[in-house]
Amino acid sequence: MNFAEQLAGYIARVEKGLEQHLPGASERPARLHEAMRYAAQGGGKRLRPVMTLAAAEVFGITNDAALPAAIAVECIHTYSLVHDDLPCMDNDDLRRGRATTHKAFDEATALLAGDALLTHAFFLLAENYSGELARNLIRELSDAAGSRRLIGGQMEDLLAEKKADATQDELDFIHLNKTAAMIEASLVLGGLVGRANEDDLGSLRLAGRHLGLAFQIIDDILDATADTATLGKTAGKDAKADKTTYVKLHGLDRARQLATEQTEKAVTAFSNLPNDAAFLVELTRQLTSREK
Ligand code: GRG
Repeated sequence: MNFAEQLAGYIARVEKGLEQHLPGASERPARLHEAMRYAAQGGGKRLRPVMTLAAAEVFGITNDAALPAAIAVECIHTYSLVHDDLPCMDNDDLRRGRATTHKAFDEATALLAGDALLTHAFFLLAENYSGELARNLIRELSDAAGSRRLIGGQMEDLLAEKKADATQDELDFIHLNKTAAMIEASLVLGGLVGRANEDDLGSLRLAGRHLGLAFQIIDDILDATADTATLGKTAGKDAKADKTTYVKLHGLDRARQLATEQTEKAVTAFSNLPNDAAFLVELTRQLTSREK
């Protein structure tokens, strides 16, 4: 199987997992469950859950044992997008190539759907794993999604927007927490299901940190260079808001160089794993040249 076939296989498992593990659209209250499914099942690259499945596979998990963990990660990622798009935050009306959840439903429903996706992630972990593994998965994901990381990164991002210029240090905090935390957790959750040892979990975490930084720099570059139709979300927002990004601080060429440096550091961390992580290495490289 080549890389594209492997990726398609992982994505198909994630789509099936979402269908299976989200509350049914007709379950009461149907409007809430429809909104959760609208947000979660309407496209998206599925990068994070694919990484969970692939990291588990590095440690010999070829069945669907890591699938509930992968879906939990995607639930949290989706909730963060739904809330980020709300009028009180980014106020966006396009996400994943279609109307944002608050546009397709209404603000209150989108807020609740986000809350419910966040909560459902931890239900999935508690329901599908037990003992020490369940505890470790819940600890890892709640830390990544919490006030010190994802939510903290979002808070600093909102604060930075209000200032004329953010510093490199502030930008790094935002990227490491808003973007890299969930990518690290995606990989570590897969490793935990595969019973990886501490050293190997450390390598996955480090790879996720560098991959997350590369991913966010590329995201900044795409915002400046790609169009809305290709991205499936509004392009050019950073420049319009005069937001401090890698592109604003360093220019396009240097930003590209920095993304490549972070990519190579992620590849090095993956190569420290004892088993073949060729798929994760190729995924990391492809993300550097992604178009959306
Ligand atoms: C509201 C707590 C809270 C957090 C919001 C995710 C997020 C934090 C904000 C969205 C804006 C943004 C640029 C975040 C950085 C991470 C990022 C690039 C998210 C988009 O991830 P993709 O490109 O999205 O993997 P898809 O739609 O493909 O899943």
